[in-house]
Amino acid sequence: MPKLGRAAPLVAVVMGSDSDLPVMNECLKLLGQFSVPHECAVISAHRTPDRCRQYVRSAPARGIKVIIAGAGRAAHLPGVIASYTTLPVVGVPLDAGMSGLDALLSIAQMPSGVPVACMAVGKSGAANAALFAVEVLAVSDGVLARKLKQHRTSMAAEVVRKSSLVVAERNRADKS
Ligand code: RP5
Repeated sequence: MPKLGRAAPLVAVVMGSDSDLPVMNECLKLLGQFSVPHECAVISAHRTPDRCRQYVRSAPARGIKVIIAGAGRAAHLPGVIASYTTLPVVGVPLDAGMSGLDALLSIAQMPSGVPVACMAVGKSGAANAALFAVEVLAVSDGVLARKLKQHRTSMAAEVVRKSSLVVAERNRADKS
């Protein structure tokens, strides 16, 4: 599988189709920002079931700790992946029709016994999947834990900055 970065990958990012890449890029981008070694593959639970099983079964031996799977429509990919492993699996429902509601329910409604952590639909979910994976890794990685805290601090500062801009804009509008 293609490795992104030099170190052995810790996170596998899988998507059901190349058409999912524009959204799943949000996930890949964030993993890159946190310098988390990761790999990426297009694997379909429906179109390439044998490849799916082989990829997931071989993941622990490659050092993979978390698998992120994005899929749209009848999004079985995260659930099928989870059926082959006890690694944490994070599902990202993608909008390939029905505003992603079909994929959201397919991923969220896993029956008891084989869990999938279901994120929000689309780009927010793809970004949160990366952050969730970083949180899992940060349990035993102090550097990542510090980076996560810094990320939260930066986000808070950005909200305060935007709030000032909104207030300034309102003040200008009130005066005119
Ligand atoms: C799913 O079906 C994929 O994850 C994708 O979101 C959707 C449509 O796939 P394509 O027909 O664009 O390949 O399996």
